[in-house]
Amino acid sequence: MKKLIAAAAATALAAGTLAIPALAATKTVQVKDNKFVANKLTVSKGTTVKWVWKGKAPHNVTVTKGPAKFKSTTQVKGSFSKKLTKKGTYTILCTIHAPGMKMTIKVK
Ligand SMILES: [Cu+2]
Repeated sequence: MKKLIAAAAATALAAGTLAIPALAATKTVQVKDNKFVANKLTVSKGTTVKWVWKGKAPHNVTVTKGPAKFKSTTQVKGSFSKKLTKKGTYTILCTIHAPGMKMTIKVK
């Protein structure tokens, strides 16, 4: 019986019919002095965006407009991650270097 199930699974895999849950996607954004790289992203709902601090100056990640509001602390290193579960367009600033240090994320 076990063999049969394994064979069926192998066949389904080969045929591409076995539904395998997609691994949760993560997108990384670099927080530099004084810009986000990339500063425009389009991601699927459920994607986790991870901001990684790369510069020398303090920065933060603050949603000023969008379907959900969140904010990181102001920091000089480390990272901040957020899973985006609501569709729409997020406008994100570093409030210290606004309005120049800005990015947008479109969640579809
Ligand atoms: Cu900044």
